[in-house]
Amino acid sequence: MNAPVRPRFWEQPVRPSREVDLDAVEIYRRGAFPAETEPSPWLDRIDAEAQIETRLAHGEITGEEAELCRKWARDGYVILEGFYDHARLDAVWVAYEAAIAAGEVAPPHEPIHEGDTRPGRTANAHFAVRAVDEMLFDPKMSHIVSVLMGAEARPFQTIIGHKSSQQLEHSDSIHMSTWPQGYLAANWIAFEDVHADSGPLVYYPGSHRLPYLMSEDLGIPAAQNYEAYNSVYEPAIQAQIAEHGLKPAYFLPRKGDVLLWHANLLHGGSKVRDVQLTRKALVCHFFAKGCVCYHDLTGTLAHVQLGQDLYTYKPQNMAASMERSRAKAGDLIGRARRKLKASGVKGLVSAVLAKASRKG
Ligand SMILES: O=C(O)CCC(=O)C(=O)O
Ligand SMILES: [Fe+2]
Repeated sequence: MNAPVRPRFWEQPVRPSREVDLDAVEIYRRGAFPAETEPSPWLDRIDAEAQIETRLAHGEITGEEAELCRKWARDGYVILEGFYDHARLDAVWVAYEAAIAAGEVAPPHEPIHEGDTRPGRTANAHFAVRAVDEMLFDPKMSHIVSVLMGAEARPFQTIIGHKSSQQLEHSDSIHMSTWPQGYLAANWIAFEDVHADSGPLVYYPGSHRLPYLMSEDLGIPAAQNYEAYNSVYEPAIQAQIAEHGLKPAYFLPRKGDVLLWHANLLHGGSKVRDVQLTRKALVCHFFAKGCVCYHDLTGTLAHVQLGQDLYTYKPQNMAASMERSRAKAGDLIGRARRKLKASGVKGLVSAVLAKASRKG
């Protein structure tokens, strides 16, 4: 009989030093969790270089993986050229656009210029589009993420879209946070060659080594809106970039290339210079098995902690999340209408709002 095979280091869950009673936590922010003596991702540790060589020598990782690990430890990102073949990406995009046409996903309206009719970015389209779900759960990709985090990767969340988010620089850890800290990774998959004027992904090599800036560090109250995020967090990140003299890099991939980034790597969507250009991409986020996954900015637990299994393909999940965003949009329109009414402006503007609310 064969001896039982021990799980390899990347097949293991993260093991926090103790259990946290999640029901007893009121606001899920970093301060709610024990900070000291928690495990940290192996490539963030001081002995990362030596560990990579040891694992390579023991045959736990391949030469190619060792190269990726060295880059990840040093710069906080890796680029995988030609990772996905074009035929597959085309099929995913066709499926995504068909789902939009059929009303199975409802991208938000995020115009980046006047008269912009292209859809905005859709969160968690994988709930409704099986081909997107298969991208999120791609086993080869999960393997690489697992090796980089040193723990078994759990596919978590997707954002797919035709254009740049034009989002200012941030670390994903304030939006998608883990305890123990740092067990999060994202990939950015290019569905076409990306032009420098289309608002490419901007990132700051080595910035993952800076201290994590979380809501409590900046005195941001847990809130569902983005007011303090925009007025406090984003300027703090800009100050961090200036203070450390960080140099931006722009991801100008060929179709099929992928950039993976570390939980704390600063990045954003740069400004679009030519609004006619598209920039088709899918971003997948992963965390590690064994972690608590929460949203530090809003102080809430992530859906995966609620036992809802919301992270796999399930059309009814998409329907529920579309319902929620419709309710939110209705709310916004209602509020705008009340404001306009109060200020005495009617006519054309309220007719436009009425039309928008009929569309849902
Ligand atoms: O693609 C972009 O413009 C930015 C994406 C991003 O920040 C993210 O998905 O975490
Ligand atoms: Fe991000």
